[in-house]
Amino acid sequence: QYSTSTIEEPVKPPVEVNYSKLLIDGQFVDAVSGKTFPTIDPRTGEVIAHVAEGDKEDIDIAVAAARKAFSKGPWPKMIAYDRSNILLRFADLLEKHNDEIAALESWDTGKPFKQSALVEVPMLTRFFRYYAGWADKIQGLTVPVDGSYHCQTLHEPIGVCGQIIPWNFPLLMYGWKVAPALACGNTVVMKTAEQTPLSALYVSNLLLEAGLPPGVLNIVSGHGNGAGAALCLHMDVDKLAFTGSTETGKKVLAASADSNLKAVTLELGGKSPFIVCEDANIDEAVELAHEALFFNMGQCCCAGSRTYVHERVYDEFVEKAKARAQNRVVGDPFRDGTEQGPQIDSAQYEKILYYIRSGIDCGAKLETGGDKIGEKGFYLKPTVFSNVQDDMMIAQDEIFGPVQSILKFKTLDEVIERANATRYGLAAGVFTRSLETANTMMRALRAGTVWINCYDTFDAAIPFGGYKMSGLGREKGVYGLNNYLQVKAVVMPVKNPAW
Ligand code: TXE
Repeated sequence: QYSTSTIEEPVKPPVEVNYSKLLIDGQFVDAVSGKTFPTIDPRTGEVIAHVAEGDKEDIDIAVAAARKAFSKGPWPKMIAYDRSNILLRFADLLEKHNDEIAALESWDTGKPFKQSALVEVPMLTRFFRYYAGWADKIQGLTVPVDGSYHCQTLHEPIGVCGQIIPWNFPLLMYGWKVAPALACGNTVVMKTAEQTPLSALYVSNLLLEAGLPPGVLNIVSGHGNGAGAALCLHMDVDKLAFTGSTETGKKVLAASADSNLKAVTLELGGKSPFIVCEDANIDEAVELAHEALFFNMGQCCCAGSRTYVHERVYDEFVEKAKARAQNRVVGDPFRDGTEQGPQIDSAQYEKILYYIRSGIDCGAKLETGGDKIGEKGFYLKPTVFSNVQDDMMIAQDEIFGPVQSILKFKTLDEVIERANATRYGLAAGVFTRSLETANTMMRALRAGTVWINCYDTFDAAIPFGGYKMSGLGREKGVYGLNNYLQVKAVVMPVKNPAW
């Protein structure tokens, strides 16, 4: 349980930082400028390591290496079975080093070690196995056409892929993007988030060990307006995949238009409704709604951040949701039993506190939490608001923190309309015992994922992405492959006079 004044002394993470340089053309190198930036331990605000700070010059070198690896290197032409085997060997190495990788991830992000070790690193491993399985099953079509022609399609890799990832799930985002890109035979330049550069460097070294040829994957740590913007504007990048805020996503799309019209996929913010119908089992709904919001310190793009509860069960739900939040174990990510670690950095911490103040000022009822814990690091109390109205900022904007907003509804038609009345459309959750309600809601809700009687159920094979301003395109599953392939139509006469 959280204490109102202090968090225990930080536990020493059981791992060393061995990789802090840029990975370019198979080598770990300093930035051209020689600059570094600090990556911060969110538990204390202290520096974990100084990391090479890539900028435009480094992106240029990394893109040139990726281009050379694509046009002259073995990767795109390799027998697909061999490419698949390299990815499978990498998955074996991830499994072997699971706990070191998890410790590094938890140190840099503040997420509970158990979450990293038991869920996230195993899922990363699973992504690579899943897409390794696809590598030798990518095939085109023979297309019936008018006239005496033979038409077939070739599904080819796109080329050099730029990938920009955020800090909330550094390794999972690495898996969602790198695994399908490599399985299809592309080469990659990735820019990691400035808050969390460490785990991608560590696992990329294992990918080299698994046999990945130099230049196929390049990792440039650095800032968004330096290395990130340079990657988006680059004239020799063929495709750009981005996960982050809607605001930055717009810049990424504009940069494509301002440069070479590179194909863009975007996975952006959300304000996802979690709808508790009157027939729901309240205890189960409370627990699911709690995890839907508080998981990963509320720092999930698909967080169920508008909890709509039917008026007949509203009061009971609010009481129980408050009690559950008060029982949430906040503490050092490396201690057993911790459910919630610190927020990622001071900017996010202040943003969340700002939204909490706005909720109070607008007349929402603060049921519990609403404040910092301790003086060191970025710990917050699990916070629950009831009596939230749709037009309040806390019901409209992505807070990205441990703040649950509970709203009341009367009818299904009304809650469908209110759930959809947002610029976002990433996910939605419905809790009901009625098949008819489930069938109606799954069709009516305008979101890329609808979870019925579950939430945050992820699998390498399940596609993920957003409606409206939550994104463009889908990642994961077979849909995620299409982002990294282009289709070439080949046409020739059946009877060719030249033969
Ligand atoms: O996001 P940014 P920030 C949301 C969440 C959060 C808010 C701000 O609401 O509070 O965004 O977080 C890179 N060109 N999400 O500021 O800026 C940046 O370096 C190219 C939702 O961290 O979008 C990082 O690698 N790249 C989200 C990545 O973009 C640029 C996850 C994400 O940072 C760039 C994170 C530029 N001009 C935050 N500017 C989700 N969908 O899961 C920044 N970047």
